[in-house]
Amino acid sequence: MADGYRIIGAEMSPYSVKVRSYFRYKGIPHQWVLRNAASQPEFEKFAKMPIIPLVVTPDGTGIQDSTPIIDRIEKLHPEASIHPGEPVTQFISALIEEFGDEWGNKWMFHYRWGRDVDQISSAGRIARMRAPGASEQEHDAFTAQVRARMVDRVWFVGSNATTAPQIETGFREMLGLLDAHLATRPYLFGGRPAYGDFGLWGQFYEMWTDPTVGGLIGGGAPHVLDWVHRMLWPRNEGAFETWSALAPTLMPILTKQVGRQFWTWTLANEKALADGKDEFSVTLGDKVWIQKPQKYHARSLGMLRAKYAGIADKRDLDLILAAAGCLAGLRA
Ligand SMILES: N[C@@H](CCC(=O)N[C@@H](CS)C(=O)NCC(=O)O)C(=O)O
Repeated sequence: MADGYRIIGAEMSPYSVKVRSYFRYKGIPHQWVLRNAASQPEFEKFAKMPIIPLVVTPDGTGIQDSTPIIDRIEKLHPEASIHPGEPVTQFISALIEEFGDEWGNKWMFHYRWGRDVDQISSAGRIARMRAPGASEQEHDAFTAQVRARMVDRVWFVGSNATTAPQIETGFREMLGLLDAHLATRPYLFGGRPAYGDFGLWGQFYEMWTDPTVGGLIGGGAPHVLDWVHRMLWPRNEGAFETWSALAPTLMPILTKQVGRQFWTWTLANEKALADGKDEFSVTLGDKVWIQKPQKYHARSLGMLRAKYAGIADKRDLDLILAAAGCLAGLRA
């Protein structure tokens, strides 16, 4: 086996760049391997699911799914920890990681495949990565194929005629809240990146590369823009902050975004799956959201519940989660 880890991924995959950012922060030797025809034999050998990133360990084991990848590597490389020290901030960081992976992906996917300009840009970049040596004609045909396939999939994350305006309004609100939070600190929880930064950032990084939403970030959220750049090569620049220092600008994110939208959606999605429904609707804020349930979400929700169960002293945490609308259903 080659020295170090190999990360088979793509620049356009939020979960791949999330894992790469983590490896860079930890200074763990690794190679970034593009997912294309050249890496196909290695991918087939080690992958159990057709998703990226795939991490191949130095002893020849394949690991997938960005959250368990980071959890596993963090056990082997615990310093500097990506988990803030207080029970409250530690769990809220895990909650934001999940929020980024699952809810942030709705913004990302929706904006990437919603408008012509973004579809053309994104499909073209994916086609070039997968087939770098293609002729112009082959490239155009492949781009058209990728575009058609991905546009046909936006429903999967819940983007449709009813939800599209809600996704965009929600994203713009989040951008403003995040910009205010990052105005006085380099990372979400203070002077160094936390678990939550990696999950949320993967989606923001992708959005920054896309024309429409990249313009919103670059044109209107200078602190988010700096964080998008900073997280490409994150560094330990200082200590984590306490909850009381973070709360003035982090609590609005928890309440308006994580609680009112993501957590309400999560519980409705879980119920729809349990009831065997083909479609569900749920009121988020003052708007009705409609979509087909997302199955894979159950797995990451289970991991988040295990993290909550692992927090020994939940007194302060429960008060904050209840105030933000994220406590119901965590104990299940
Ligand atoms: N929960 C997984 C999600 C991974 C995922 O959805 N990866 C996408 C790319 S970002 C993928 O490989 N999709 C299959 C495909 O595009 O064919 C994780 O966190 O790693």
